[in-house]
Amino acid sequence: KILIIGACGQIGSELTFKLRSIYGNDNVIASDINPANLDIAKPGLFEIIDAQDYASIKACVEKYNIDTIYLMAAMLSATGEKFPMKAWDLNMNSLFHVLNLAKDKFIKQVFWPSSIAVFGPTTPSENTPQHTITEPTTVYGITKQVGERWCEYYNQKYGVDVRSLRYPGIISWKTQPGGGTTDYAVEIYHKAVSQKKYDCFLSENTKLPMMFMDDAIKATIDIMSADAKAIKLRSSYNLAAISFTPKEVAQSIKQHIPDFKISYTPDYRQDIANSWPKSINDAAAREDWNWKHDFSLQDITKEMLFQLNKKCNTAVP
Ligand code: VAH
Repeated sequence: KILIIGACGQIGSELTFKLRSIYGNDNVIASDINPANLDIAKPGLFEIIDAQDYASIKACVEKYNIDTIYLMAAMLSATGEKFPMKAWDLNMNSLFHVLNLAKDKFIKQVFWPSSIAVFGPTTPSENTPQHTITEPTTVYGITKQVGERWCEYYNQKYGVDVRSLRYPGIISWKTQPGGGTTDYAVEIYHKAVSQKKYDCFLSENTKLPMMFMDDAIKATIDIMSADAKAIKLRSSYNLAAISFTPKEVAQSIKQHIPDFKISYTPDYRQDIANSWPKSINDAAAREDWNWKHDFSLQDITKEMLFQLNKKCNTAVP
């Protein structure tokens, strides 16, 4: 059985739906520190768990006979810069608890998300290689960089079957944007539908690696269901789909909403975005476990506007 920690978050909530559709509702227990998403918090299939509380995670593992944990709880880059020690504690303590449960054989397999945030200003920024300089300048990036070291250590030292992906910015419509620097690319669609205008907190030519949620979920399911022998990297795999700038997103939105207006007011998140790569080389993931993305920027814009228009019941323009 599967336990998802942080199931009400941006990725966690969609991962829960997908895993339930594959393995059946009863085999996927969702947990979060608060039941924000009522669809997820189905009675008997949901537990309130603080990801920093080892005892409550272990109790849930024993109660439901869990053998696989997806640890999707974390404090993201922008919020992490406001609360550095909270970000360090949440992101690291939760990882140690889950790795130790696997080391002590209470569970068999772990998924833990890393991020392009492990890269910093000294990393080659175009077509960033799998193995390269990682000097992250955000607390979030530091937790992901050192988390990868711990994942590889627990695999080499204790044989823990932990698997990880360096997600790019992820775009989805089901949840509200939550403290990420790349979340401008989520907000812009919500604002395009509700107000036909958006004041972007990054400058117009800030190119970042991005991915539609459906691609991110596919990669997560694929790496976790691949044969263990295919997983040659136990730190974390680079994962890429497309890269684009706020200007390019705005142009793709204008094809559907011609009078959409965008303005740019860069804030503290501009420094974070400037420290990250513009594009990622994910050849290792494509070679080792046949990764490939599906959604282009045009596909994303079409789907986001369709779903958000449907969500607020206005006719698709
Ligand atoms: C963030 N969405 O912005 C996350 C992600 C690469 C970005 O890690 O913090």
